[in-house]
Amino acid sequence: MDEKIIVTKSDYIASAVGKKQYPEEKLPEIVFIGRSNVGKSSLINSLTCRKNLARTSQTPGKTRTINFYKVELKISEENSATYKNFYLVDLPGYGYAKTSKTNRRIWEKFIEEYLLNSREIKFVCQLIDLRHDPMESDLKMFHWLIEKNIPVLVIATKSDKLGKNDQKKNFAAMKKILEIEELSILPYSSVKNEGRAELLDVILNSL
Ligand SMILES: Nc1nc2c(ncn2[C@@H]2O[C@H](COP(=O)(O)OP(=O)(O)OP(=O)(O)O)[C@@H](O)[C@H]2O)c(=O)[nH]1
Ligand SMILES: [Mg+2]
Repeated sequence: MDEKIIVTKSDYIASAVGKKQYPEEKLPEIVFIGRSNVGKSSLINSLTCRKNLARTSQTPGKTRTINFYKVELKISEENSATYKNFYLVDLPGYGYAKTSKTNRRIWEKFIEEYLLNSREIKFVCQLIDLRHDPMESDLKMFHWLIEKNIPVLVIATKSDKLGKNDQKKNFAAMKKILEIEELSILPYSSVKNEGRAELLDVILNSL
């Protein structure tokens, strides 16, 4: 049966650097992680069809806190509609060269605290720029998530910046380096909204 998924609501709920600031209402959480500037906040805007729900910037290091956005999906089937609520969770980027060591350690602590203690994470989307091979910090994060048994979906971002041939080539290289199968890596362009329908499907199936 044909089902149609629409984002009916999207709201900023909270910013946190510690447990006490997490939202009171518990809902499933879909988390976005990746290097600074890879496009995490832009992807949240693309997914919710909002221009400025999450703040973005050309300069790395824009997002500094764990930000929770509550989203409502409407799933329409032939004669009925159901609604699902969840959080999209935007994280500060890692690998930001200008950050001091102390800052980085603080960052690692509150992100780690969140990732290891959140009660409701359905999966983590790890964003990696399709234009380059995954960097050391990406590989470290990827293996850390797997080691901690946190389900991870790799999203290859900024696919619009490459021609079709380079997209294919880099996609294959990324899969090889990460040693994962095609199904668990998704190309995405927040500029063209490519990958949006697929990601909404994955989210819905996880709820
Ligand atoms: N062409 C293109 N540009 C993108 C895409 N996604 C993000 N960008 C651009 O990349 C830059 C960084 O985007 P953000 O969404 O702020 O990146 P972020 O990962 O949230 O960065 P931090 O908050 O600093 O960790 C912005 O200039 C965006 O316009 C994309 O899919 N295609
Ligand atoms: Mg951001």
